[in-house]
Amino acid sequence: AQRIAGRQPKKVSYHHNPMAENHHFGTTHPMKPWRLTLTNQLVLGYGLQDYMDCYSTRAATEDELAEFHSDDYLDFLKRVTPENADSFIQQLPHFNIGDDCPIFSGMWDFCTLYAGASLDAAKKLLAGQSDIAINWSGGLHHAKKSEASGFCYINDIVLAILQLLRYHPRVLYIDIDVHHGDGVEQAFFSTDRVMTLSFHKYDKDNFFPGTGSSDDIGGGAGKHYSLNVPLKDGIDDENYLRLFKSIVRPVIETYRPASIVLQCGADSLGADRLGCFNLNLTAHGACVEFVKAFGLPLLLVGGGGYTPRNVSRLWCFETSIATDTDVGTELPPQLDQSFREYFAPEYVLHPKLGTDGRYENKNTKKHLENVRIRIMEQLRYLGG
Ligand code: ZL4
Ligand code: CA
Ligand code: ZN
Repeated sequence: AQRIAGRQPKKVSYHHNPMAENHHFGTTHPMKPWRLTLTNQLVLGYGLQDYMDCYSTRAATEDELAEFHSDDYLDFLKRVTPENADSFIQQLPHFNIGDDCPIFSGMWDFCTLYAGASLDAAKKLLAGQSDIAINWSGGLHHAKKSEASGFCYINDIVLAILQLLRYHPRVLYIDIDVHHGDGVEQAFFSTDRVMTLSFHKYDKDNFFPGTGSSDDIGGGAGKHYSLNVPLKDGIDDENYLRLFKSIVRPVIETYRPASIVLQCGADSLGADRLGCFNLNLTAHGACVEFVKAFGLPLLLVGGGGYTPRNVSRLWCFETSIATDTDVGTELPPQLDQSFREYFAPEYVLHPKLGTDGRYENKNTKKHLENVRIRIMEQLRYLGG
């Protein structure tokens, strides 16, 4: 990789722990933590570590997790294993353990590691030691105070935002995962100190988690501080990016956050196993670039992404955007053959995604204009 000429590069920190990658939710479960191994191989293959501070992260402590999660839930998560799960049988439904969120071996270590990385990243931003801090293992936006949900057990985003709120009067959360960022929205539903903005596929009865309509706006002191952009199948690069920019700019200019947390879920890419949008890496990355250009302390976290080769392509590409480097369009020449195989058949960084016609674009101009207008209407209430 090479620095892009003529830019003032940002101080970037990369928070990573290979121990978080070797866990299995189950052989056929869509969440594959080894997508992070693949991401890191690309990052190292391009030499991006030379352009950022890389930190090996530590496990979050139970006290740190208790800033958001309830003690009985943490106690359960810490103690339950596949071997002793029978003795917790009555509690499993209570904590929403099941097919989406199974008990797997090393689950507690996995959870504390990805949460520790987001906490470390937030602290780097607060210390002014990073302008952009990256944790691709985080972004697990569905976890609730006392319950697992949608492959998420601990809500590392909420924990990181709570840290930022110690010094920052207002934090903006933006979520471009194909799913609604319900756990983060719910945690900050009644405060005006966090604005949450999620772009997602919305279909109340047929797409998880079924929340995030334009009417979902927050409550109490947080009324109008939850923003939602409900989309239909198949949105393409041009329409998504235009909508994203036309909403994010006025949101930042009106809300004036001290920092931004951007959840970069890769399941909004075309050809995702669970997603239904048609984005390419370039448009997804352009959202990151657009947010970065506001020059506020920025925490980048991962999230969904169920076609591992494309997840790793995306997050590596977004690491290059954060570091103002150009990685070109070819795979890194030094990439080990055993990893190169995953990138068949194109063996490039930017394959064309979402051209298989699996999802045609069901978002009319009218629909997109309506959701944008709903956001603008909400912004008019702020500070009033
Ligand atoms: C699976 O194959 O829509 C889980 C989940 C496990 C292995 C074997 C069990 C087979 C797809 C999904 C039965 C699975 C039935 N296995 C799962 C309403 C549902 C109830 C559970 O990107 N069944 C629930 C969650 C979503 C539902 C999406 C996105 C996370 C994020 C941030 C979470 N849950 C229907 C599904 C499989 C599985 C195959 C699956 N689950 C697809 N979509 C869901 O936003 C990280
Ligand atoms: Ca989202
Ligand atoms: Zn998702």
